[in-house]
Amino acid sequence: MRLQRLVRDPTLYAAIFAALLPFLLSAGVALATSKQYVISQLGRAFTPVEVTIRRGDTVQILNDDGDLLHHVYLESNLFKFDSGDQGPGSRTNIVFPIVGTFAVLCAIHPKMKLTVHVK
Ligand SMILES: [Cu+2]
Repeated sequence: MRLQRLVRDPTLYAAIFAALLPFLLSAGVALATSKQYVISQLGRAFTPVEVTIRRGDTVQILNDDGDLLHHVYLESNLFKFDSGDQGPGSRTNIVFPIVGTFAVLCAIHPKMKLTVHVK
């Protein structure tokens, strides 16, 4: 009987909701603020050639360049990334955890360059 009364008590649910609210809000904010930017590799060129993102955002490199292989990499003092060979149709995600300006290059096509500004 006491349990039933407790289960029907709306203040219990209000208390649980209030306790969980900060976690729900912070998760929601993280989801809402973290963005993904898709970069094409069509014609052996990154498009767009330059992108400005926020720390924690993802740059997704899409190999939409027919049957060509690409191989993106990034080298700086602060942050390194190497995709390995990117097969046709593949998508490579790079998350930028730090602020700065970074050059993403292709190991197969030296003329390919993507500049990423992370704010
Ligand atoms: Cu390439």
